[in-house]
Amino acid sequence: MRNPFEGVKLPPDAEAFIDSVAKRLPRLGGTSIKDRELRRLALYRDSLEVYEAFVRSVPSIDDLHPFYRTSLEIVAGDLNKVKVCLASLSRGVRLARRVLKQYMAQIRASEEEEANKLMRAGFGRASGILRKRKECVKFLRDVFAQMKKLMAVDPELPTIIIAGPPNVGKSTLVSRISSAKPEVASYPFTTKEIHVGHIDTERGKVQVIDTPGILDRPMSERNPIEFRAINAIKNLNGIVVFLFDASQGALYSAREQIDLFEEVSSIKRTLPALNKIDWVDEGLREEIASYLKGKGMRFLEISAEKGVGVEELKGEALKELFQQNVGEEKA
Ligand SMILES: Nc1nc2c(ncn2[C@@H]2O[C@H](COP(=O)(O)OP(=O)(O)OP(=O)(O)O)[C@@H](O)[C@H]2O)c(=O)[nH]1
Ligand SMILES: [Mg+2]
Repeated sequence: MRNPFEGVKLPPDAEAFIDSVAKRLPRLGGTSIKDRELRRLALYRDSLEVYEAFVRSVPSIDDLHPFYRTSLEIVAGDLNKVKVCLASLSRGVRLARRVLKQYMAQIRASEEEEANKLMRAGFGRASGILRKRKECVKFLRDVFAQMKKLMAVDPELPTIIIAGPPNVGKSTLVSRISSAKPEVASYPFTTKEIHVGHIDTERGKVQVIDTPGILDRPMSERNPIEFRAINAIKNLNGIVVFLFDASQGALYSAREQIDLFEEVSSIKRTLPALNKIDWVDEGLREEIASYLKGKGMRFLEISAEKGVGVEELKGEALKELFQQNVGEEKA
């Protein structure tokens, strides 16, 4: 599946649109003054098509898969504002068309010497209608420009979602086990968007998702970057591999990491793994390991960077994923 926003035709800013129409008017001639002024307003009317094409190219928000609908909500901040602005722009364009038609009728019925004045009045009224919506146009343009750039995620494919706190080595792991090559760096929130890679298996294609780090804090305090990860965990079809940082460089305590793990594993089936085992902090390792053992959970110790335990983790994750998918098919 492709990103459903890929085909959106971005609308020009209202002011830029009006300017570009205005610049084209002097070049238009005609057999008479009336004919020329009519052709000018007709040019304006026909140019409105860019906005109609934009509105038509936007997929129906209510029909979007929850993953993409939530992605749009995260980028826009408010889905309702998107709907209101789309409706307002559609209405504005219809209104502008009607106004232009009225002025064209007046020009047809007028004297030659009135025609230019009427054309300018029509141009001004139509432009006023668009200008009133310029904030909406700008908002929609910004939102959909961002949506178009998102990597294509297929919400139906069996998916391994790599999640955990910031800087624990998620992107390092994703680049080791899949075709994705996300940026890796030694600071938190390096990953700000969802990145997608794939693994080809005998049982078909598996999607691997690299997510931004999530902090252990209430949902209401989380930022849009963290929400992107939560959205993938909630709305994609598969399992989570949760990475703990058990190293001497860990930025978060065992408690914070465990609390986050509990939250994530309450949303989706989750396979835990302790990363950076090549640089282990024995205290952290012990605390996290005894928590997981206490829960009767299997976990692996890996070094994503050095490649230790990575193939085993990939194997376990695929096994878990296919078990789960078979389970779902039966259900
Ligand atoms: N010692 C050690 N360092 C690692 C390991 N895996 C990753 N790192 C380092 O940890 C830092 C963070 O790695 P990333 O893969 O960017 O971590 P991330 O979880 O994707 O980080 P965010 O996207 O910021 O949440 C980088 O400096 C990596 O080189 C590992 O197994 N051992
Ligand atoms: Mg990352």
